Amino acid sequence: MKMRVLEIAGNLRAKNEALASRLRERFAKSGTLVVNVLSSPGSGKTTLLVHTLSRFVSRYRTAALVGDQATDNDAQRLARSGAPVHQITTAAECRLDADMITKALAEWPQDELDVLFIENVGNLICPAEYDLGEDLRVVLFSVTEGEDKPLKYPLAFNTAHVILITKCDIADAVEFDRDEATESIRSVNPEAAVIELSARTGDGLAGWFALLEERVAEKQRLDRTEYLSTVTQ
Ligand SMILES: Nc1nc2c(ncn2[C@@H]2O[C@H](COP(=O)(O)OP(=O)(O)OP(=O)(O)O)[C@@H](O)[C@H]2O)c(=O)[nH]1
Ligand SMILES: [Mg+2]
Repeated sequence: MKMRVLEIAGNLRAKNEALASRLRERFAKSGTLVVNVLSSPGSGKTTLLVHTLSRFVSRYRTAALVGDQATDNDAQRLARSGAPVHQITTAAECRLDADMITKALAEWPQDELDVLFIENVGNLICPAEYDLGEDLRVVLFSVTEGEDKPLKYPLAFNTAHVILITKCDIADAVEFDRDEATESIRSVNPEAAVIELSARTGDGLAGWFALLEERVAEKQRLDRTEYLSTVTQ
């Protein structure tokens, strides 16, 4: 029985990997930077994305997908930025997967986006196992969660390209230990970019926006180079 469960889990992962690589090819062709945002519930994903979408929508062709088990509260909040937003209701599932993204894009076609943000379901375990064809996996870690969270949820943190320490405006009030948190992060992921920010005061947002803008430009340059190399062969 246990072997059978492991086999099914293995098949699901293989199917997800195949769909994720198809998504990655599709996003490479369209030059779309895809950003998968993960965290435990309430770390500030939607709040940060509202600020990010509001800035990006006037500069880039920007859209967002948002996964939630129930309610479209976050989709409504994100849509106030003016960006196109599409909700994926995951019901019993505790994460988004590549099949859900593929289906969502089929029923909600978006032309040639520069950036697609994906807010994953609030959970640090299940979403970490599913590649969505993203370029950037961003994990939020708020100052209220406890400095050891990267050690307790190593997969989410060691697969992250960017780790955002959020709600820094209340760091002192909750006696957040920055050194201990940094040590926890670095022991599971020595390489990720780490940015401290507060969506409430705006501190640190400039660094987050700059990182994203650099990655958008890089993705578009890479695609152009790839495209030119195929047409000149
Ligand atoms: N003090 C402070 N509170 C914040 C900040 N960012 C978000 N919050 C608050 O944290 C709570 C949760 O924020 P959300 O943005 O809904 O968090 P989320 O990660 O999208 O939550 P789920 O989608 O439910 O997982 C809200 O009450 C926000 O106002 C911040 O920078 N500072
Ligand atoms: Mg949210």
